[in-house]
Amino acid sequence: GKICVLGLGYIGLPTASVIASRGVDVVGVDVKQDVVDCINRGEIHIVEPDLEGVTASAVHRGHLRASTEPEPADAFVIAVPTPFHDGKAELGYVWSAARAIAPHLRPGTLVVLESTSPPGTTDQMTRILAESRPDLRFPARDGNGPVDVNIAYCPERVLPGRVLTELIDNSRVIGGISAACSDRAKALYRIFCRGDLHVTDARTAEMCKLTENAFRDVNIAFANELSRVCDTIGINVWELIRLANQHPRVNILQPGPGVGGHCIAVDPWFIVEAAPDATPLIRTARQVNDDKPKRVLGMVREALEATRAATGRRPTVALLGLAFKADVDDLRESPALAIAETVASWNDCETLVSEPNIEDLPASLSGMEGVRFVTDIDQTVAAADIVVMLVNHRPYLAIERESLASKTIIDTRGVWA
Ligand code: SAJ
Repeated sequence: GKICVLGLGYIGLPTASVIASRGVDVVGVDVKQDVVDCINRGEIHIVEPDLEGVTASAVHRGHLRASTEPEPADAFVIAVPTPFHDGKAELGYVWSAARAIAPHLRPGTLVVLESTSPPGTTDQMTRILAESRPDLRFPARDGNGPVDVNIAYCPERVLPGRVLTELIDNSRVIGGISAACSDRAKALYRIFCRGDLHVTDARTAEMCKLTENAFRDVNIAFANELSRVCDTIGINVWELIRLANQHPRVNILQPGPGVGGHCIAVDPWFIVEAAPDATPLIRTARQVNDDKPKRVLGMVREALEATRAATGRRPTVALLGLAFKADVDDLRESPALAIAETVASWNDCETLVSEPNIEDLPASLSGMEGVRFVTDIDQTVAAADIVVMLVNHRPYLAIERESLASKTIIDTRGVWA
């Protein structure tokens, strides 16, 4: 059969490439013409270890093709963004994808939604498809009569930076609108997934995805709160966590400059939106993590004043890393980027910005007075009065401790702790 994947981003592109690498014909659909052209040349538009090779070989062997329009297929996989704005999940991309595939549905088609979504989204998508295609029979949650189109929710679980391995080895949760839908979806994921495939209903599968990321957010908030406590009472939080984690049932995560990325900083809000009065802990964890960049900025501010007072000149600050976490190029919802933007806006220091995974400053920083993009890490550190470690990218781990001796260090990741 042929598979059509909608959305060629961080999830859709690896998924399309891996399915195509199994010899299945895949057409990947994206609204961006430049993304489509890039993939059709056998190149990729994102940074993800080993992905380029898999995509290139799938394209060159003729199994993967990209297009701006969906085409008839046996299965559709929807992996479009579901952003969160002003306290609400924005599902417009899901609805557009559903409307775009509706004309291509026929008896036997499978539709799987992978995008992170509030509970009930797959049910609503089913209603939209049913309205567009009154000639076809759609599944109902409690119905077991004959249907033409099978629909399921199957959230992705891959960790950016390890997508190819995790796509294949992670277990998955499959929530069909009906049991028959789950069976159909299971057969699709068996093409490339070696992990267990756990079947449930669509709403539980939707909530499961949100729960996994909220769990991580709450646990990072605990670590970030500990870092604040430790700053207040003068204890090394990194050593503290290392020691506490020696307990067989304690496993604390790491403090950082805040929580970024498109998932952990967003998904908990979907749960809060679904049950606002029932979620004080999840909401507070979000606030604790969102507060972290401000606290880092407070430390940078203090270091700038102290340096200026001691030297009488305009200080130079080196900001190491812009991405939302180590060894990725993704700047979306990145606390490091937000910190860099604020430091740049102060306009009272020389700001050297390093980010080994991108080619140049992002639009929000380029052209700003006193801000320079730098590529030589050792020279950057040597030139700085204040070194702010924002992202523990691999190249930074080689920085010699001695080269930092005379500097003010703000180490948000515990690299030098
Ligand atoms: N972070 C910390 N301290 C930690 C761990 C992470 O401050 O101990 C920060 C990171 O620096 C980053 C943010 O949290 O800014 C999120 O990073 P992450 O590595 O925890 O997660 P993501 O966003 O890359 O991927 C998560 C994963 N979810 C879980 O681990 C439960 C991944 O499996 C999901 O597929 C992905 O979200 C997603 O797409 O939902």
